[in-house]
Amino acid sequence: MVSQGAYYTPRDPGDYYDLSQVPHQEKTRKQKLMWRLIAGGLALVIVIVVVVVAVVVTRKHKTNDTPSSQYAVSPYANLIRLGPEAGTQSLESKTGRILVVGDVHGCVNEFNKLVDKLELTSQDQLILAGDITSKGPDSIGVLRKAKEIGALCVRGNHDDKVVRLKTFELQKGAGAMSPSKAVMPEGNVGDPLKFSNYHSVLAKNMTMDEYNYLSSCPMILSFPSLNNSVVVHAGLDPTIPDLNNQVPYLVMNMRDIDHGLPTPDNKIGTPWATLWNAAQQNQSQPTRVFYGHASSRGLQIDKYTFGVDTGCVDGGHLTAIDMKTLQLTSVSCLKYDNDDD
Ligand SMILES: [Mn+2]
Repeated sequence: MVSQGAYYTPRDPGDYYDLSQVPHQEKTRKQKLMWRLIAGGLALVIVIVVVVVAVVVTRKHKTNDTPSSQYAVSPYANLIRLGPEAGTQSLESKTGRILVVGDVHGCVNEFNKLVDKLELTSQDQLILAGDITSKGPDSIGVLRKAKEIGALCVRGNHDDKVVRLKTFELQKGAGAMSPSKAVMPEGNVGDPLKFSNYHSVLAKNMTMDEYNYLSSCPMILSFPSLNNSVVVHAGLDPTIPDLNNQVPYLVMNMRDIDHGLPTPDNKIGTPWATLWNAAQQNQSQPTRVFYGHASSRGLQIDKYTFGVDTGCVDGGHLTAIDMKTLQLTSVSCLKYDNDDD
């Protein structure tokens, strides 16, 4: 390609280029330069506008993104959202205590000790606040005992992993759980699981009876006639009034609420219970929430929220609270936790 300079170089004398046109050509060059600068400037402005619009739209999209679309429910979760299911013996027929127990995490000796200390009668009802399994020495033993005494339960984040792995195994076969480093195909779940995850050992060791019991623990147990009380594992989003619309992953995992969105993280926002209590002040029928999951915060008794995970598996205590009288009963625990997630 001939450079533009070639038009005016003295090495081209006498050819058909008219030298009288040179000033005109010079003017054209300046104009071309000017137009290029204008075009370049316009292009730059367009790029900036496009980038700004893209950022704004993305942010708006993020704000509008509901937590439920961020935290899909696994096709293997086999999850009941709200209980007790029809057919479960009504709590109203129980004249004794309704007791909520914090995270047992496989600590079967301590669970037995607590059950003995409570001296349960047929008029009492025990409710496990989730994370019955995992971390501790004998999750299967706890499941058997819980079933034996007719304990109701809600699903914890660890129980959920065990159930999902077991459902996958039941549907696809143990041979399909490979390669071990592969992530179980569950879609956009909040806590993807590798087949090698330690919960799969527990899943494989469960009988159908134990699986059926664990998977029957709903996300939320609701007792409107009992001071409008509910039991969940981790917490509830105070901005979602319909319990059916609460996001399962968050109900099983939340700790803080940060800029209006629940998160499993600690210390990045406000504890969900603080906001829940504040929100109940304006309600004609406040909802009381009994929960576990928050051993790092210890016993958390507030006006409308009652956190009873007192860190048994970490060598703390296993605690039961009477939903009617709020009386506490606890036993001390050995330290078992191996710091697995
Ligand atoms: Mn938990």
